[in-house]
Amino acid sequence: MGLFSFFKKKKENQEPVVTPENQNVTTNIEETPKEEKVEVAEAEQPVGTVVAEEPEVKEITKEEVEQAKEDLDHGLKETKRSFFDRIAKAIVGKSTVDDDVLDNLEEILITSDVGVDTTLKIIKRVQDRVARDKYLGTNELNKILREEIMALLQENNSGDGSTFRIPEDKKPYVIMVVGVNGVGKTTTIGKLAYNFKRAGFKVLLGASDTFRAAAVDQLKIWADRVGVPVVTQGMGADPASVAFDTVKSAVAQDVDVVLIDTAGRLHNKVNLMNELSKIKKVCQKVVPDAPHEVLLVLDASTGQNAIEQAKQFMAATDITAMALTKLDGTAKGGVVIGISDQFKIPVKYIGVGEKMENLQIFDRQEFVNSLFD
Ligand SMILES: Nc1nc2c(ncn2[C@@H]2O[C@H](COP(=O)(O)OP(=O)(O)OP(=O)(O)O)[C@@H](O)[C@H]2O)c(=O)[nH]1
Ligand SMILES: [Mg+2]
Repeated sequence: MGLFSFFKKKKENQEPVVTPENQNVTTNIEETPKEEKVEVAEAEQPVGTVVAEEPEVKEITKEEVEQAKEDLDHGLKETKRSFFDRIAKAIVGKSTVDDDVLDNLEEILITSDVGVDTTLKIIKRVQDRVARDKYLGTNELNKILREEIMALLQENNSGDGSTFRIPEDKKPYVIMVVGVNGVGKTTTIGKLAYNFKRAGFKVLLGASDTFRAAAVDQLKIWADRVGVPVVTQGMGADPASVAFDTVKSAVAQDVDVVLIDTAGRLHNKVNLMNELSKIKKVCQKVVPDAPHEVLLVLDASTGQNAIEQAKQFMAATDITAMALTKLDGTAKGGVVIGISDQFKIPVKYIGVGEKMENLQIFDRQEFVNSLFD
């Protein structure tokens, strides 16, 4: 398959770059001056070697495709129930879509976390159809809503349902994962690593969340589970230095995909954003156009908060894609529609559970089908 034809095995060139966990690195993020020049100290005593395994493509089975659909349906259950129960109530005793029905629908959409702007667009579309057909029956409301939501997502081109792949000419393809604490960054990295590995790519993780004690260990657990190597310098190490080591090691080992975990919480927002731009800059020292992707992870169960976070991150750094996690077990899944519509940045992935198989490529058609079927 052409996609994987660019693999060149270069085992003898592997370069040891991992510093030992017990290296006493005491970089204090709080002390980092705002406009500090980026200087990266390379590991002085490289003693460990991270070896990224040669990839083996594993075809996705029919059962897995069915399971994924089931997971999505299951994940959207709460959202569906709250949404359609309320629509059903709103049209009780009504045979046509009148102003009353539209008012109720507006409220339902807004309180389903679709967001005000997107709701108004959807209502306008439904209104236009009512204007064309005054006797539009309430029994057709679901069908119309489905069509209009689908059309809205189509216009915005959100989620093309492609598979886990990376551009052939970008190697290593560096993905930096950002987002506030607890949204699911590390988990999403684990899931992405699993999927990229299955797709036949050689994966390397970088533990640049050195802020929290358990963060490095958590990423290591994911690395073990998936069977991919991870570059670490331990807690308190300079996140940019870890990123530098990771990308450098990736180049030396002919790695295809690098996934960099970052801290979700520093002492304040300015620090966090400075830290992210510092990580970016050091990646560019090794691979000039890296990071190729800055993936913003948002927790769908926080509804409108997720939209707020997206706005803030976008204002502060260049986000290129989004992942919406924890769609399972929340009634706020409508936020995916709002986010897809409002931001020009594509929602690329959705998380529908905690397991490594529970990350899906966002496919608007599948999503809308699952919501309405
Ligand atoms: N149900 C469910 N839980 C998820 C999903 N994604 C992540 N989680 C859970 O959310 C919790 C936080 O996930 P992490 O990956 O640690 O989040 P993080 O953004 O790395 O957090 P920090 O490192 O503290 O910034 C964990 O308990 C995960 O298992 C998902 O799609 N569904
Ligand atoms: Mg984390």
